[in-house]
Amino acid sequence: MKKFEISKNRRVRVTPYTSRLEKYGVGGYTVYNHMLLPTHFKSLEEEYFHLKKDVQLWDVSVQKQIEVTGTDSYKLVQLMTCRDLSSAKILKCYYVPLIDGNGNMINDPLILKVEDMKWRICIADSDVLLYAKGIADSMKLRVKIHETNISTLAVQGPKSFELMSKVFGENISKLKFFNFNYYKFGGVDFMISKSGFSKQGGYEIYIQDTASGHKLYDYIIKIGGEFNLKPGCPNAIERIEGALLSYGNDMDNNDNPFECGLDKYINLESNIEFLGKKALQKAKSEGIKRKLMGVKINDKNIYLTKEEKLFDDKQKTIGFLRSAVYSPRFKMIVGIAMINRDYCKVSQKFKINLNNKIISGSVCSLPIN
Ligand code: THG
Repeated sequence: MKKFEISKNRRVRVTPYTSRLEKYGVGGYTVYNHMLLPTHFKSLEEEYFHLKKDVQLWDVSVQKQIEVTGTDSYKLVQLMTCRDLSSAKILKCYYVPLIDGNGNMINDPLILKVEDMKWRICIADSDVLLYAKGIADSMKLRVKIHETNISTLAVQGPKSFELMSKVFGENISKLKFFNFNYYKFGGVDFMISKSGFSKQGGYEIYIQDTASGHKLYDYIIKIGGEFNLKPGCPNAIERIEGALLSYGNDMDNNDNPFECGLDKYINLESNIEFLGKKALQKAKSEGIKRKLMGVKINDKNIYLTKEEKLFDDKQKTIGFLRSAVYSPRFKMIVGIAMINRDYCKVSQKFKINLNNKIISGSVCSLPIN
């Protein structure tokens, strides 16, 4: 891979922590919601093992928050998702598929109900602001919609619980998975949820005031030594093995939430109104033609920049590989692929053309274990 630098400007946005990441040796970025997201510091594999053992501090400011307020705020949020939010509670987080009128995926955010008429949508990488505004304007909804300038730090890993108790007080250890609340550091209130883009446990801290965020970041680095804390970022190996989906990689606007395996967040039986409900009812009655599955491939090196065809012995396409990385745990490549229905069987064999070599692999379930 040729090394080059991403030029930063007003469109390719820095975060309040970018200069700190560079001081701590960030090794690469991707662009996500028009903003810089670190992909690794030194080595993806080292950071994978460290994340599973200790604790990391992540700058995930790219998880931009779209705030929806006003009388029709519930109506708008519900119109965009097939998950029933009619009895959603304040101080809780909801992982939801956002879909369009054809029942296809727009995004897969975490939604936080902040107040009765105030919702924050922590988006994956697509322009939900524009989608929400388009719906609100065309339906004349009484809402205000804007992208907040909140930035998010995540503290992830098995030692995150101890570390966070030390920073914010013992009370935070009572916070349950996918709940959020407010905790003080340096006299300032921080909104914190027990969530994050890893399967190792942890918290996400939503920061309004940059100066307080800088103090918090530096304090966590300072006291983190005791827990072997390191600056980190979402880890491709860990998230693929754990089947945490990445919008734009594993799925996009050509896929419906059934195909993405998000069935448990689809409520077709309740009487809520959302765009794409008819399309999803039809998709359900017809049955899906393909589905996201795990794959294992007998090789060491892969760097996907587009989906790659998977085929059987007779050269027939069985699906497409969408994310892949070498796993030091399985000692082979692991990935997430959209597989045609007839081939969605664990141990189904396939072939793939990687760097002009034909390599064999097999289908497995998600998460990969
Ligand atoms: N946290 C916050 N915002 C986010 C993400 C996040 N925005 C972008 C991106 N990540 C959105 N996508 C996801 C994908 C998976 C999860 C959260 C956001 C997730 N899934 C759990 C799982 O699959 O095991 C739990 C799902 C559940 O129990 O409902 O956490 O990470 N703030």
